This record gives sequence, structure tokens and C-alpha cells, in this order.
Amino acid sequence: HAADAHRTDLMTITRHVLNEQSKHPESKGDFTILLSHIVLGCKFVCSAVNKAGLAKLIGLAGETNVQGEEQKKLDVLSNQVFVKALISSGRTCVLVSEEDEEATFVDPSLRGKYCVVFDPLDGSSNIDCGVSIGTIFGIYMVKDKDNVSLDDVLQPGKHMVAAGYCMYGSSCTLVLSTGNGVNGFTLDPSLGEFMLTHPDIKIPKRGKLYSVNEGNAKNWDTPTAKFVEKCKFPKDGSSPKSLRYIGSMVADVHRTLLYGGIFLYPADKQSPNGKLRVLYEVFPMSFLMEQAGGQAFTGEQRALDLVPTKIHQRSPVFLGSYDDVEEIKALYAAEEKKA
Ligand code: P6P
Repeated sequence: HAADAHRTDLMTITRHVLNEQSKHPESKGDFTILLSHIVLGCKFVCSAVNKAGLAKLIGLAGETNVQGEEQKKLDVLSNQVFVKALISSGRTCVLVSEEDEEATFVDPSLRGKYCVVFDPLDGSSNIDCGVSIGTIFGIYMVKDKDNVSLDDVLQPGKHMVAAGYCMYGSSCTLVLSTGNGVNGFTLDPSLGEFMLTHPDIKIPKRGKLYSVNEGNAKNWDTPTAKFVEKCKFPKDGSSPKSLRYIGSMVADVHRTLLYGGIFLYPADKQSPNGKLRVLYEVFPMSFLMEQAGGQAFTGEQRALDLVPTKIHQRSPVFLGSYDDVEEIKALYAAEEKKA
């Protein structure tokens, strides 16, 4: 039985990646070592986030602890943990974090061939009310290890070799793709290991949910407004879609990946490039959606084709079930024709 297999198979994320690696005889295990350091960071953040609720009592994360020391805010702490873990892995050369204005270039003595872009704790404003938050990451291969530059992280998302997120919610779930589909792993606290619980995730071709901040409706452009109108008042007699919006990208995307539907963070008059960051929000989630049989669109092009020019630049994004995204692409194409 599947349950017994899990109990005796013990397919941890490390074993799973080693199996994947065996398909690339030329690889020397560098990616496995890099991933083990990302996993370590996720385990630390999971533990810290779970304690955050007790912050008032025992003085953690952003509170003053019993010794009266000002504790670091959880997102700052998480960032420092990931930066140190990634550098000490000896497998990275450039790091871009949502928390750091500038990219980090790893000292040549510790330099490896991977570039990691990440948001250490996305949605951290939701911590105090217990809403799920997460770490999002994407991994590029450096172009020339002896001549590292910002260009190594200003590559289109389609050049990523891996992407994933770890959601800190009712359970700690890490969703990862290394370019051969998407797999989900759940942290088993008794083992301290991420166990394979969602093998080969495929997003439903069409969904019954749409996920957008309706509070921005006043500022939407016509195609987005038309699409959302269609979700609420379908003309073909089908039932309206349900709205599910948590306001934490990892939670909204994870639900979309498992249940189907579409997640939208469109441009609007206030934010012409939307709100979400290209490198460590749009690209990793778009990479996962495509690997799971869905797709991701910016309003102008396939999200993964976008070539970034700034490490913190933003882009509108529409991602999720293949057919749902096709619908909004058609509405943008029709608008383009009118222009
Ligand atoms: P809004 C969280 O602050 C975040 O960066 C994403 O996790 C989330 O999808 C988005 O912003 C929510 O933005 O404008 O709807 O509150």
C-alpha cells in the first residue's frame, strides 16, 4: 500500500534529488549539496515561524526577549540564515534576496556554479495573524564562473535550472522542480526530514477558483476587468467561479497548483508593473506552473521569456490552469488589436 511504502520507502527530498541526479551522470552532486543547504534554511525558518506566535511570551523574532535584547524581525533573521547557508554550501557565486538592495557576490574561495534568487520570507506581514507564509527560490547556472556578474541573475526565467517554495502553514511543505516535473515534500518533524508526499504534481487544466485582490478593481485595465467580470457573471450559463485570496503568494499559488484555477496580480494605474518581483516571485512560480502543466503570462508575453534588467524589478503575472490563462491571454490579445 502507498502508506506502507511511505513508511518503509522513506523517500526524503535528498534521496529524491539524488535519484534525479543519477539521470545526469556528468553532475558531481553540487546541486544536491546546494539543495541540502536550502532545505536546512527552510527547516530553520519553519521552526522559527512556528515559535513566532509565542513571541510575546518568550521574546522571539521582532520582540524584546526576557533578557531585554531586541530580537531580529523574522524576515531579517530568515534572510541572514539563507545567505549564510547558501554561501557556506560552497556551491553559489551570486545571491539576490528580496531583503538586500544589492546582489551578494560570493568570495572566490567559496564560489560555486549556481546563482540563487530568493525571497526568504514572502508575505511576512501575515505572520502576526498566523496566515501561511513562505520562502520562494529560483536557481540559475552561472555563465562563466571565472567572470561572474549581475548578468548571471538577469537571465530570463526559462534559463532557471530549478525553482521552488517552502510554505510554513499547518504543515511545512516544500514544492520543488528541477526541470522534470513538480514534487511536494512535507516536513516530518519526528524525522526532521522532508518526505515525498505529493509526487509529480499536475495542475488541473481548468479550475473553478480565481485569486486576485478585488480591492484594486478600480485601477485594473480592461482585459483584467473583463476577465474577472466573466468569472463572476459567466455569459455561457456556467456557474460563477469562487474567489479565494489569502494575500500571501506562496499560499495562493500552492492552493492554485493543487486545486486549479488562476492567480492574478495585474498591473494597475497605481502600479504599472504590478507588485510582484520578477526574479524571486514571478519566475519561480511560473517555472513551477509550467512544469505542472499550467502556464504563466505577464499581460504581454510568456512570463519565463521576460528578460529582467533590474534585480528587484516587478511584473504583472497571471498564472495557473492552462485553459484559464489562455482566456486572459485572448482578452489581452483582443485589446492589443484594438490599440
Ligand atoms: P496585496 C505579500 O506582501 C505579497 O508580496 C505576496 O505574498 C502577495 O501575493 C501580495 O504581496 C499581496 O499583495 O496588494 O494583495 O496585499
